[in-house]
Amino acid sequence: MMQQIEIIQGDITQLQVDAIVNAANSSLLGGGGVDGAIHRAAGRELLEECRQLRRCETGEAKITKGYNLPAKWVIHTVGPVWKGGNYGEDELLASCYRHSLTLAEQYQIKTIAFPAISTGVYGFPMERASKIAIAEVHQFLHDHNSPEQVIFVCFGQSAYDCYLRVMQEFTEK
Ligand code: AR6
Repeated sequence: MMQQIEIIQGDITQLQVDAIVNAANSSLLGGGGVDGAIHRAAGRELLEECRQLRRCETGEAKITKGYNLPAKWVIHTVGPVWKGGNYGEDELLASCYRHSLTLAEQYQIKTIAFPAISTGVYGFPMERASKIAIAEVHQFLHDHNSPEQVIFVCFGQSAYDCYLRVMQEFTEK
């Protein structure tokens, strides 16, 4: 595997990458958390394009331009709402990462940044979510030549610590 996985702490809207991933809801019409921050930074045109896409189902992904963001593209994916873990949440979350990376490959995106999908308003436990995120990205990069770089963007120290710990456990295996 020639590609790179990186973990950083910060605000995903500030990143100069080809694409950032948005943790959206199925309406694609914006909301709070990272979705709100992305729409605020991208401007009204993003909402216009999202309106035309109509919807996105849980576990799926759709792409738009980035407008006023430093990133050229935004990949909108809809994570599962946490309901205790017995409602297919793990597989739906894995599917978000897979479908986002598949779109990135189709659009020849070289660098892509992910937030911790579903771990805010949707209540998915951070450690369990980060294990799925890391395993899924690792598998995809193993099976594909692109993207070249995947960045996990952690919002706050505890998310950052969690990702670093899980990544270390993962690479020790
Ligand atoms: N940069 C990076 N990560 C961020 C940022 C940011 N600027 N802001 C928040 N996070 P959430 P969800 C982290 O709630 O759980 C919205 O209303 C945050 O700390 O944004 O998938 C949508 O419209 C957390 O770790 O998304 C949906 O209705 C992670 O991003 C719903 O929330 C995800 O938290 C989706 O909920």
